[in-house]
Amino acid sequence: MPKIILHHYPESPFSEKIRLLLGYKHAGYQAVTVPVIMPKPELLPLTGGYRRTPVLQLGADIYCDTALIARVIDELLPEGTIYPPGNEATVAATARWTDSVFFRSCVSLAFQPQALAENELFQDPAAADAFFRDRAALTGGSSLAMAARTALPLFHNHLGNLDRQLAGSAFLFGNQPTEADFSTYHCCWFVHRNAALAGEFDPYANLRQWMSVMREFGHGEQEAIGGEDALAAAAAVSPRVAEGQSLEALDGLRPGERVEVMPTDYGFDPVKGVLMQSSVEHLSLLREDPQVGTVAVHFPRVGYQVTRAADDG
Ligand SMILES: N[C@@H](CCC(=O)N[C@@H](CS)C(=O)NCC(=O)O)C(=O)O
Repeated sequence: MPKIILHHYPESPFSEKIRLLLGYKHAGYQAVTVPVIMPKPELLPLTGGYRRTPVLQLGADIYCDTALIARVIDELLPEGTIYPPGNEATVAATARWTDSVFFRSCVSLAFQPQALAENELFQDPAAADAFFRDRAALTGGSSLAMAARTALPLFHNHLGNLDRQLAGSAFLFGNQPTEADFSTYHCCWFVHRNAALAGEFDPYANLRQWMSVMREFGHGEQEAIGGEDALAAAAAVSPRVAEGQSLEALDGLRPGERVEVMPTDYGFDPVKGVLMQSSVEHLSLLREDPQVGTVAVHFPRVGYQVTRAADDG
């Protein structure tokens, strides 16, 4: 079994969701720190164009998006599953809403001028300019932006609901954490870690108590490696080729066809390859790269679109 490699950076909220899950699972893993902005020359040979953070690598298998990464980790380390039977629909719907709408409100709050005042990156005007240009390119054509006056009531509305719900149970859906707890935590972490915003949590004692329990999971046993080591790990092995499963009746695409996949929300960078596996849960492409050879790139179905590759007519 190849080692787990997490491509992340410390300030990334979605990376925090996965670091904390790896901590909860007592996982040992290797971690590559990726650049906060483009270019990402040691990541894109693996993903084929997907630039969002984090990415999980198992040898020559590359997993994009925390909705899928969390599933893969839970399958590898099933003890204390974060997908307990009986709450499938509510956990999935809560995690997806939290990672999109609630996350957007948190981004809006964290990027207000008063919240950026103490942030080192934004003290250097050239670095700040490069960051905002990069994020404008990432979110161009999307509906990610939310005005702070819209975000703040939404944020407090949800914090109030969380606080009331957590009065009755240790975690959102009972006595063990689910994916919804990890999604909620990374959003709260992103706002709470900012000294100018931490006071927003003052009225919510149950939520703060839950955050300190979640924080205790830690980040697992993390070993830092370089991006070139991760590329070498992919080049050294072949992807775990799965049997072609077809969803042709639903999307008109057959395994073996050249396709392109990209997010439906933001970061519209298509990844091209040959469709290897397709189900209502996820999609896998095989692609060739001059640096790493054959890799399989995996995406969740929810939040991604797949079409026949334009260059194939
Ligand atoms: N739906 C994605 C969202 C990932 C995401 O938006 N990550 C942010 C960082 S927390 C990002 O990619 N920012 C731009 C970048 O890192 O290049 C997931 O769950 O992984």
